[in-house]
Amino acid sequence: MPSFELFIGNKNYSSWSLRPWIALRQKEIPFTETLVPFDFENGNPKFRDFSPSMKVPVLKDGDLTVWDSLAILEYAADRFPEKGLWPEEISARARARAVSAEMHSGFAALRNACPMNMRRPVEVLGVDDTVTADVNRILDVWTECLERSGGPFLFGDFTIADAMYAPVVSRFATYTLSESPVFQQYAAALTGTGAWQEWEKEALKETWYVAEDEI
Ligand SMILES: N[C@@H](CCC(=O)N[C@@H](CS)C(=O)NCC(=O)O)C(=O)O
Repeated sequence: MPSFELFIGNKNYSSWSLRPWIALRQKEIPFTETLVPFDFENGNPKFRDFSPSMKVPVLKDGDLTVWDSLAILEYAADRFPEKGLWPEEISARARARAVSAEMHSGFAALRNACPMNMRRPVEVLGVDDTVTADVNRILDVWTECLERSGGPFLFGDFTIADAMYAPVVSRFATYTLSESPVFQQYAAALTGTGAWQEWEKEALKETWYVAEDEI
């Protein structure tokens, strides 16, 4: 029986939940999933029962509670060193941490203007210069990583860096933010994984409606 219990929000909208979920699934780390939707105007009061930050994702491992998507991924890497959640080689590992941290702390313009919404029909969204700057920086990150590693994932094999950028791949597709071959190539690798397909299939079945994410 898995000892990991991962609390997530709505699969259609919860970009932060997708990060640890796709990494655990892709690396075949067993876990049970508890989905607690946030389709309430002021959040879901049930979050109080399991989340110190009142946000998802949260991981429970026995008595331990880990909140925040990147902290959960780091903990999984510590618990399962044999799974290659970070690249093996030290400088690749440092760069994978840098691009993951950059995603975790940056790209606010893109995040705010283009919420993850897998169910939304694909269409072109007009965006301002701040969003375009975020899109261009992300394309540069992908280009550099894929050129160095040779792909198909940012550091060759799937790592935490791919989990961190997965929600952005969804946003790029939904709002047609780029037609660059680098995006097409990277999106094909990520969306081709069984883990992505399983998440997306369940996301598309959901009926919760979160007004603030329906731009
Ligand atoms: N920095 C946190 C952010 C988590 C976060 O903002 N989660 C959103 C869902 S994607 C949430 O729980 N929203 C519910 C709320 O704020 O009421 C992480 O990386 O886990």
